[in-house]
Amino acid sequence: MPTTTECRVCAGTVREFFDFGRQPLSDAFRLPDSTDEEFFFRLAVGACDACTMVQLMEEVPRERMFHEDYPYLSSGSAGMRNHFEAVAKRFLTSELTGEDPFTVEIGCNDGVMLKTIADAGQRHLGVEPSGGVADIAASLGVDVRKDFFEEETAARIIDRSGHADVVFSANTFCHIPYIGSVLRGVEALLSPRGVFVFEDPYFGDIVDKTSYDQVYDEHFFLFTVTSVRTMASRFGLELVDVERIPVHGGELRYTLARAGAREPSAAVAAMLAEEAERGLASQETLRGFGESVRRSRERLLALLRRLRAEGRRVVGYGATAKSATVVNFCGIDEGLIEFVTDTTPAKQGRLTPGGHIPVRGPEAFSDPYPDYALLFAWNHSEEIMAKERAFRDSGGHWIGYVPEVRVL
Ligand code: DWN
Ligand code: SAH
Ligand code: ZN
Repeated sequence: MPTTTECRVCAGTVREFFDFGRQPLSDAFRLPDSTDEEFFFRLAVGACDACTMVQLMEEVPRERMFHEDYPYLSSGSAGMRNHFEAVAKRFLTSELTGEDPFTVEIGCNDGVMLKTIADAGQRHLGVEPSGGVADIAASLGVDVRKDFFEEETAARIIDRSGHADVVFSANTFCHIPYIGSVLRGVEALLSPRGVFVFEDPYFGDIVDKTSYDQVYDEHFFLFTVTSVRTMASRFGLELVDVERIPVHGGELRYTLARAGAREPSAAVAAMLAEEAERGLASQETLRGFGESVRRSRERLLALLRRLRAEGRRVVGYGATAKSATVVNFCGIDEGLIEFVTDTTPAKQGRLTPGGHIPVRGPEAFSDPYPDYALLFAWNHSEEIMAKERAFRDSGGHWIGYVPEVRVL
């Protein structure tokens, strides 16, 4: 197994720092009677010697992940619905106040953000390759192009609709290995004062919280301010702002503009200094992350095995894409977790990828409540705890594993 590969940003040498082993597609929920061969790949992460970008060692073909039946619905949590409504409203009162503004979103999913822009009567376009979720967006009045965004897509958008004041992308830009093509496309698409704003999980938080479940097929890159700034400058763009956002367990919102078009904020310099100070890209940090991941696995398995030995019922809460890494890296099966409960219709009645644990709807959770619930959707914990008070009242306990394994 090669432990180096070529950086997808700068062609430098990427050195592997952790191997999660054979893993399935994180969003491929199987029908119980399926006889299809399951797809597996080697999930391992490395960092580039030259530009520090953290990335997967192996790429999964995009059509295997993003297709007609892609099951994730961005509107599936109140927290994210509120977040994206606020994002849209902020654009409407800042970047989108000129004459006939135009917004493009890369990976609009079910239209959770663009709906607010559409309702304001502004020109917009969502680029979304997953047909099922794109259809939902369209049914809400959002203009959608069913396609993968890349350089050619941008050229076609410019021909039809002209340049964009805002290009937005949440939890999608880090999913795209062919990132150079995307950045060339964005650079061409932006109007002279336009901005490219993207929100993605922050590698600094992943290290701090040992949230190794943020590593899975779809998350090809794990960004830092340092690596994003270097990457932007290779494509005629400049990192002009960065902001911490509390969603999905800790993300950053990056703002890129054409080089020289805008003055970088003080936050950029502050975050660069912080990353250098803590040695976020150092060998020591990367090695330490690996050690913490192994420790987390040992503790979670020890807890689940003890509960089983005591005859307790444990179920999983939230059939997240992230949980595929936890389930398959730790070797959790139906013997340790009875089923996983999830509100997404397309996941219910199916089996989790790799581990083949049944997924059941919310009604199964309370019928009757289990003794313990392993919180796979830990990034939505506030919303879930508030909604599931009756579980705790029934004597139930939550198990968390981020930032550490514990009964909550
Ligand atoms: O980056 C990505 C993020 C944005 O979404 C994608 N690559 C895939 C996906 O990742 P995920 O599946 O880990 O995301 P979530 O938002 O943590 O998924 C939450 C899951 O939990 C959904 O399947 C819905 C479910 N859920 C539930 O059953 N009850 C969620 C809430 C809030 C609930 O109350
Ligand atoms: N923006 C949403 C969706 C995140 S899920 C949110 O934050 O909740 C990731 C989405 O990216 C999926 O809907 C997937 O179909 C889409 N995607 C993957 N590759 C893409 C590409 N090259 N261009 C546009 N969208 C893409
Ligand atoms: Zn590199």
